[in-house]
Amino acid sequence: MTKRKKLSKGQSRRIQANHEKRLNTAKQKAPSSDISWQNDNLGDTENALVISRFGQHADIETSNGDVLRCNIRRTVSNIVCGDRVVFRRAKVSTGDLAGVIEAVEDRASQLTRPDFYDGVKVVAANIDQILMVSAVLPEFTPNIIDRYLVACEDMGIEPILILNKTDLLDDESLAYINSILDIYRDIGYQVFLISTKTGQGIDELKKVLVDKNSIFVGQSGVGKSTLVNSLLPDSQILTQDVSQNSGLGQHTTTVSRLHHLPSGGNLIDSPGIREFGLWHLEPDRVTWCFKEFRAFLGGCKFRDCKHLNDPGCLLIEALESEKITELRFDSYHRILLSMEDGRAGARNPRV
Ligand SMILES: Nc1nc2c(ncn2[C@@H]2O[C@H](COP(=O)(O)OP(=O)(O)OP(=O)(O)O)[C@@H](O)[C@H]2O)c(=O)[nH]1
Ligand SMILES: [Mg+2]
Ligand SMILES: [Zn+2]
Repeated sequence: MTKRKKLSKGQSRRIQANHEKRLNTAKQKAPSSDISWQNDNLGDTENALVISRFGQHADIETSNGDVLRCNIRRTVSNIVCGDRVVFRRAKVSTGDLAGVIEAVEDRASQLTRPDFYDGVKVVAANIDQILMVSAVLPEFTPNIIDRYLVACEDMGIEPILILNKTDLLDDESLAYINSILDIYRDIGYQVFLISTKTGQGIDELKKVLVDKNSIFVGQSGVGKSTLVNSLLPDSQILTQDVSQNSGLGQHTTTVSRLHHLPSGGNLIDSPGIREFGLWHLEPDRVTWCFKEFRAFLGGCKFRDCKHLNDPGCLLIEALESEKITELRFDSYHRILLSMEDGRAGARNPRV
């Protein structure tokens, strides 16, 4: 589950101001859509699963497998992909909307990311594992992997690392990348080498997805949708070529969507994002989120040890005796530095 996030006064003020602005805009528009959702026009309550959410609407799947587009009552707080909801069907047709969502069931877990305007934003619900996809194209960057891993550890959701597009690697590059991935394997993370082009690793990956709710996250263009397509033979999610000029991915997927696996379990394909912001975390929490550092925490000579040049630092001792790696130690300090910048930016958006 997510840890309670501390917001600075500035952040709280901004969030409050945004809420008020939205409420005012809603009042000005004086929408009449709720009128058709009065009790007399609605059937009994039913349960459903949220497949996709966009604005005030969501596609939900009923217990008999029908997918219905519904309105979301304004009194219902945020609804995301993977949520279990209570809804009521409209007795008379209301355009393309089949009913109204009235409530959200408690979540077993939630994937969140800090949002500059809204504080912490929920991205998906009831997730068992996060499949973090990376690839040599657009780029392979361990620091980005580490940022995702910190976010997963903080949320208490198991991460699984996937390196896609192995068909683009020659033997030498593969050996190099494998030597980096070994660091993650040694820490205890599962790593899969995949190529949706050659089919490498797909069968092994299928095994860890059975009966689980999994979400694919990662930068744009790493091949999340292509991968979901190859795991679901009948699904035809649109994917797009990585831009020839820049080598950067195109944001083809714009809304998260949940798909059922034939072998049991669900997959959520999500829009590409460069990284999960971490500026809402306390530095100590980030240290703890580096899983292999935990054994060395709490015993440094100084209680406010920054684990940098401080004498009697157990983390530096662990580094010197190669119990932790330089790659992860450097990555950790880069994250802390970027968080300081992020906080400064959050205090003053023009910084
Ligand atoms: N060579 C190679 N290309 C791949 C592989 N998997 C995906 N691609 C290509 O990578 C490009 C981007 O794939 P997408 O599946 O759209 O990427 P995405 O991660 O869903 O991107 P967003 O939706 O923008 O987040 C497409 O041109 C795919 O054909 C692979 O295993 N090998
Ligand atoms: Mg996509
Ligand atoms: Zn220390």
